[in-house]
Amino acid sequence: MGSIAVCPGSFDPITYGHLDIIKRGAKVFDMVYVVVLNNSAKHPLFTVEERMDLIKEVIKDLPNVRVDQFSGLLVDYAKSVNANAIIRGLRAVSDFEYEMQITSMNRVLNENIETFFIMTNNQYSFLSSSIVKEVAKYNGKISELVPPLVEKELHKKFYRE
Ligand code: COD
Repeated sequence: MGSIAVCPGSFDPITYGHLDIIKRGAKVFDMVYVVVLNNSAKHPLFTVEERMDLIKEVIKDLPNVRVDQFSGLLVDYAKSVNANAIIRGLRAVSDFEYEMQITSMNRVLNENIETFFIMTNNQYSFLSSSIVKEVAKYNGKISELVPPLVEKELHKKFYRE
């Protein structure tokens, strides 16, 4: 059996920052499951189905990447697809505390699943779904931050057209 990793997130919506992490992860692992999960601290703009559809479209040329959703603990999802690795992206120092907390918690929950961090591409170090939503809401330029389809769907959400 090859190496299987999960790349979890809210992906509300997927950005070029996420996509960069997914692509780089897919070069290292034989199979990557991108899984949309619920982050209880966030209030999503897109439904889980909408988020999955956007990811599916954006990753369609990556043969070893699959998209899924799960409501529950990440480690339980990982186990269900026989993954023993979690891929997370790291941007600034400000990400570190939160990532350390969930990585440690996940290790307590299942010590056989290891978390791997991929450092952000400098180009995307400032980029987050929240920032994209903020700029889109006020009709700012986001074409360098998200794929064209995501840009279109964000525009629909805010301007209904
Ligand atoms: N450059 C690099 N990486 C990036 C960038 C960027 N510009 N933008 C985002 N990323 C990375 C993030 O660091 C993260 O690794 C990943 O992409 C996804 O980011 P988000 O913001 O979409 O997702 P999060 O952080 O909200 O995801 C949190 C989870 C949903 C994974 C978490 O809440 C979770 O596991 N929930 C399920 C319940 C559970 O098991 N909790 C953990 C035990 S307490």
